[in-house]
Amino acid sequence: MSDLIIFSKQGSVGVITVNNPPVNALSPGVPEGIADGLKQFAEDAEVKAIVLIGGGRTFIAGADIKEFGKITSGAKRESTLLPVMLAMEDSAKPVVVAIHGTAFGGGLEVAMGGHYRVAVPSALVGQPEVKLGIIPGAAGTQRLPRLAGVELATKMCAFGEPVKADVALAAGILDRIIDGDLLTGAVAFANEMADKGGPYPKPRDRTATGNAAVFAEARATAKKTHRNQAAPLAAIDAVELATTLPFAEGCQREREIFEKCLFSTQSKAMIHSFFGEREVAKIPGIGKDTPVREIKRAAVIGAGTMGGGITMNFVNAGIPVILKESSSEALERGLAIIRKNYSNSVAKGRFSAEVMEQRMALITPQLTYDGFDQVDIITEAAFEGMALKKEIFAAIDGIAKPGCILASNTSTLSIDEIASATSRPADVIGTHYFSPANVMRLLEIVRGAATGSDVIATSMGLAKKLNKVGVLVGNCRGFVGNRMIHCYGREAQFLVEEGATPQQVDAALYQWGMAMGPLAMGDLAGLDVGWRIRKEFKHLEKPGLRVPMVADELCEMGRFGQKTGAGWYLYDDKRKPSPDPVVDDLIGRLTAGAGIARRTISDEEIIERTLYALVNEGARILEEKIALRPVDIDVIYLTGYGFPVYRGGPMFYADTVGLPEVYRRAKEFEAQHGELWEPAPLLKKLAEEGKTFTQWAKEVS
Ligand code: T1G
Repeated sequence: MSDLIIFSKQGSVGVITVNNPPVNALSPGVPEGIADGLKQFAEDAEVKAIVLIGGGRTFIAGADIKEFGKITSGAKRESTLLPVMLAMEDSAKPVVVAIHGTAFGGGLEVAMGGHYRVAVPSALVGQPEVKLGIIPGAAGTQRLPRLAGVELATKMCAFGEPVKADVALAAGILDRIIDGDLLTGAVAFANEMADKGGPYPKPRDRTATGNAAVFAEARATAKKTHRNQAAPLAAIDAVELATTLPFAEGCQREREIFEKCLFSTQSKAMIHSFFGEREVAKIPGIGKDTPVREIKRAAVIGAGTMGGGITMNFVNAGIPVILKESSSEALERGLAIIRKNYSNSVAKGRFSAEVMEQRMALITPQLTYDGFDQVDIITEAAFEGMALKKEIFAAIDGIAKPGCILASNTSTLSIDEIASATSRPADVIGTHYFSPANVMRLLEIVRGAATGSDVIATSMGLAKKLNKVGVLVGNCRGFVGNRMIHCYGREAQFLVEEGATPQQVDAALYQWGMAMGPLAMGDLAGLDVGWRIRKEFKHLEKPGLRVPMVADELCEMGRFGQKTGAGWYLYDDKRKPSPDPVVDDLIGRLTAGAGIARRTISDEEIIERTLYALVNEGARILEEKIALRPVDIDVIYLTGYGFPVYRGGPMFYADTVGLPEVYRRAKEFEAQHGELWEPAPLLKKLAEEGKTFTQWAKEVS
């Protein structure tokens, strides 16, 4: 018995406890330990039943994802779980699997190898493998349809969402819900089953009845909701095989499909994303022992789109908010938007009207700073102008209690300059939310030169509490996300000036995988936002450097995008976009005036010019240490900019293209378009050394 697996006895029931914190992953030694336990208790005449349970906070949460890299690099073969489940099913003594926390992936597959499954009411079961670009690889697609029926099994395997214990009980995945102590309940159930006598049910002996309509509908849904992703469709294929092949053959075919997915670039990208979202929380020099400040009460200044969304984040986490505006109209308007957003969620069944009222009751709307001396964090979400922000920070500096964190939601302005308006720059930090703030998971946390480590640690912890992915970034214009998106949008507009239509640029990037094309995204965010920032920074623009021409003209025409019914596109009352000849004429007129000879532009050039511009700026950001690691940039794009998860983020994507190729194209673009395309020194260096950003990150960490 290794320390990964603990054997014990409760009366005549043998108990196998998995002890592999934090999530009891099926790391090497765990499957083997379970097999040893089954063997030992099979041979123990005193034992009449067996319980398999997870120690700590959860049952088995799946295969050890860290092992996949060893498989795809050829270093090892996946330790097959299949024999363990067969041994469970073929046990002469009843095997009861006791579930709490999350029985995910291999965890549910192991559980389905048992004769019976019991769980606490809060348990979740699922096959989330498609979120890693793979499918269940240990008979999950073969046993689940036999246990729960094809419809639920297809949904669970194709889309990866877990089901709650009560749903799993009703579907036949679970045999009993245990109220009270799980082990006690599981042991009692095991004794009951042993007393009842065999033969004990083997999920693999059941049949899965086919349903062509279910598979067809699932495929159609997957193509819409998981556009371009291979794994959901592969999972549906595997479940369908369970309805046509004998179990053993089905498992063989499942394995083949699993391995094909595991070795795919999509899966590598999605595993990179999974670990990346957790790696960004690890900040060199700010360890787990860094003191954090308690955030029990908050205040938000500004009840506009962002301030309202930020307020919702806090109250959703149970933190009361004083919401301050400068006028009753603005305050009422902001509250109405919050109430409307919550009503929409209630209408969709996300939570009850009572919960909505509880959350609304946590908001104290007002026009003054009353109570600001009692809160633990103040988040400024006012107009994006430095003068106003400094005025606000000077005011709250004189009111806020010692230790209160002063945060700005600025999307581009200098945190250091904002902090200079206060007497406490160590308490000042940027918390840059992404619109809609109550939806987008990304939270850029901007450290100023003086920001204290405890303020950073507190803000990173607050991000998790608000159900956000907090990424620490340095202080520069646009920080990381917006600084890079500026280059991406610039190239998109240059391509339109040089010959592509707006819809061609947007379609090329949408088909590549972006959630939305760059021009349509500008119309959604509001072209006036960028317009205002360009005017704010006009004095910093390098003379003679080419800048996009069309967007400013569109704004001069009052075409701000969706909110004015017209921008790059025309919008109907349902905000459906359509190309606008007025825009085509404007583009033609401006480019003729600038002497630009329009030409036919390929989709490939659109992809390269926009995405490599992201990569080149990302490389500069890494050189300047504005982002800690390439993966931080990837996570920012995956969680805040609609970058497709199966591409892994801009820096991971560049690694899959190969930096020598990215560098080669950047040099060509530099020759064609000038210094804006000067390759970043880091890109040049890694390309010449034949390295990837990932390898570089390991070397410098
Ligand atoms: N393998 C390795 N490490 C894992 C892991 C896993 N399966 N799951 C979590 N971790 C690490 C994670 O990186 C973090 O590490 C720590 O555990 C806490 O995780 C055979 C092939 C279970 C819901 O996809 O969904 O089974 O940052 O911060 O918020 O056919 O972890 O502390 O160093 O996420 O409480 C299928 C993935 C695998 C489940 C817990 N299973 N995990 O959430 O904690 S493929 C999954 C999760 C498979 C079979 C196939 C969540 C969680 P660190 P955490 P959490």
